[in-house]
Amino acid sequence: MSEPTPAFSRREFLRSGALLAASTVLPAFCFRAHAAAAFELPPLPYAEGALDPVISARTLSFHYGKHHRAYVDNLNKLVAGGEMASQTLEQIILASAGRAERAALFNNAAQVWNHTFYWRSLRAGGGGKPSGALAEAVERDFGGYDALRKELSAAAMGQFGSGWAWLVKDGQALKVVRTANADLPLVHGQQALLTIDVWEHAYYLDYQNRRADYVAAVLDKLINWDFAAENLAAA
Ligand code: MN3
Repeated sequence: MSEPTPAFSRREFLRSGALLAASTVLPAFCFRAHAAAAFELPPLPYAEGALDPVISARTLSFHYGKHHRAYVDNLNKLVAGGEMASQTLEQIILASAGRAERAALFNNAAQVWNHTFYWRSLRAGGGGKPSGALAEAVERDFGGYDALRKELSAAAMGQFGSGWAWLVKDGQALKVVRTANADLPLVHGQQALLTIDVWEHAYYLDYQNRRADYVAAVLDKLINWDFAAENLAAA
């Protein structure tokens, strides 16, 4: 009986992902222990109660533990044994975008990516204003933080139904964009810097129908400008 193949430790995997990202234009959101392994639900970067009271532990428990997990589980079922079984998450997203016969694959793969990115776009004690090179780019492309905040808020409020508001790098410029359902900047040639989930499941338990209150609280108290700055530096 042979020993099971040792899985990469998460640290080693993240490092190999970073090396992969450095050699391609794709971010390191792979989430496989090795090429043929199932995708894993990436760990939350904080405890479920860390964002309380802006986002309650109850919301995070459902949003991460049920919604995000279901996207990962569905993705694994959809790729099992097929031609996508050893592709990275980004490869699957790009190969299924805009193809009606692969809509379920795209939706689940993209939602795995989007949620992993969203958790990292938030932090306890976030909010405030960007600094350094990100602040300079915001000044250049929006005329300052207040205008950027207004655009992000308008994008989050203007998305009819389910979707996402994003700060992206598009070519050499920063832009605010919104996407519907599972759509994401990656398939539009843009580099995501941060995102806000505006699906109702992101806020309904805490804010019911008051999306504006959720968006304002996230922008003022949770948004992680350091994460956006790291993404800009890597873009
Ligand atoms: Mn969501």
